[in-house]
Amino acid sequence: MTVQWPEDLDDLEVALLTNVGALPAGAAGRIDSAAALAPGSALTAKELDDVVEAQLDSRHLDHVARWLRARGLGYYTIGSAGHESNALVAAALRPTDPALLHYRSGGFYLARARQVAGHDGARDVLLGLLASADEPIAGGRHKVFGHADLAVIPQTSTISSHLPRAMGVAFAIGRAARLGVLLRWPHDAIAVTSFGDASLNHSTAQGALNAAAYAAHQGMAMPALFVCEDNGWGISVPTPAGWVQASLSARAGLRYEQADGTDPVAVHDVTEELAEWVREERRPAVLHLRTVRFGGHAGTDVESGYRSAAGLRADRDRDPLLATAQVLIAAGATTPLAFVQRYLAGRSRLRERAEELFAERRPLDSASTVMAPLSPRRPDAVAELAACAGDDGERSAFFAKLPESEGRLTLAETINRTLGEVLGADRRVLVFGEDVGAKGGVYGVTRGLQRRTGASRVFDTLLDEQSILGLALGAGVSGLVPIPEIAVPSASPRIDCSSRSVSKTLAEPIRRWS
Ligand SMILES: Cc1ncc(C[n+]2csc(CCOP(=O)(O)OP(=O)(O)O)c2C)c(N)n1
Ligand SMILES: [Mg+2]
Repeated sequence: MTVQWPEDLDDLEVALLTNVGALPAGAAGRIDSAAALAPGSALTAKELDDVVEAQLDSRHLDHVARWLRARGLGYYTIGSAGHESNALVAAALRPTDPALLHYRSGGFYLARARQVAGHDGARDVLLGLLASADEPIAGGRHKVFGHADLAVIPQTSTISSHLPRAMGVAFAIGRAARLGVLLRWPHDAIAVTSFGDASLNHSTAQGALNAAAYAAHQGMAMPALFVCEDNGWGISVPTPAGWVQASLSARAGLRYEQADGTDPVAVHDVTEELAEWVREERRPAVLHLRTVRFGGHAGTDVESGYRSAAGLRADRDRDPLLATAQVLIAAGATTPLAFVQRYLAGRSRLRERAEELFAERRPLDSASTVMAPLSPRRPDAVAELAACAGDDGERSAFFAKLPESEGRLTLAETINRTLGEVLGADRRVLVFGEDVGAKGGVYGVTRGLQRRTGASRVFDTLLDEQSILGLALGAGVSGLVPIPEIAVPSASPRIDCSSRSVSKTLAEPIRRWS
């Protein structure tokens, strides 16, 4: 039996289906789908068969993005094609582990969505491609992977800006357990974040990795899994061979493991082992995931201008979908023909879905629709928080003398007393920065606070403003109430990179998460 291929398959699709069709058939139908796929592995054919659904949908969505763009119906074309082995990373984690994802982690997102009953991850992505105001996390203003139900914290494509935040989420998990306060995530969760090989060189990424390792070096809990999705390119600039491994494998305080996207069982098993180590040890680790990039950086990128035809062809043999198909076929869980049919059925299904959602979408067609979710005023929430101040008994226990009976105060003293009020009223409040602990701040603003609350709640950080803000953003989105101090105004250009990415497109998500 043969299958009729549609005429509009592109080169990547033709290469994949041809390669799958040429795979030797296994012992179809004669396997135990609940048995491990390899000795020592926990991954079964049944589980891999589920993951492949996420991988296929991710690939289809990338094609759909360009199909929509070509017809003037969609906008964003940066995809995940070639990176779909990241779906196995998701499969090896828990759906409650908070994740901050690279823009190529579509496979991860869809695999995570499959772990949460009733969630339609493809719909989320399609609404982002269509810039629909109903898109669940950015209100259609960006194609962003994120959803509160999936513990996927949205981020923008400002390279590496989410890594300090991920470090902050990991910190929050550890600190909340110590303080005995509840977070959005379970106490034994780990924070996972993915990023590209070129992004690794960004000072923001370096700062986050350093801050995570610095914390771990001091024995602080830092359950963070960093995943470097290494496709060898940063738009048109090749990453020097061996650089990612050399840079990441010899870092103090950071465990390093690697896996190749062409070996799905290994990706799953290495991630599972590493994630459990992070969960148990509360220490940071990095997974170096080797991938390929298909279709250039984005739809507008002409790869042939800077890559050889032979290099591009060679990548097609490293297609993670081909690799998964190969394992499933060899295990007898499917056949080449059935896999090709499944691919083509999914392709049609997602195109139809895109057309349906295009018809239903709520377009961003006016300034007010675009602005509606931005910087919402929440006087009710402010009033609620303001009413949380401790009663006079609690306040007397905190302050030797109540602030209102102290007489005239300087501005610094007023801030100090206000910080005291909120620290005394709510155990989720943390104050941190450079020199805010034992010294009490370069300007004396935090004087005496650490002595009264303990060093778990008022503490010194390392000398890196981006990490201080990352800590705050990660702790805030996790459910703590961070009060970071930046002592030196000249640090502001460095802060800009972290805060801009949040303010630009994440106002809506932050509102929904807060
Ligand atoms: C701070 C910042 N600088 C530059 C860019 C433009 N830019 C977007 S993606 C990219 C390359 C990233 O390469 P890599 O980290 O390897 O990820 P890949 O796209 O290969 O998955 C660049 C330079 C940006 N988005 N943010
Ligand atoms: Mg890259």
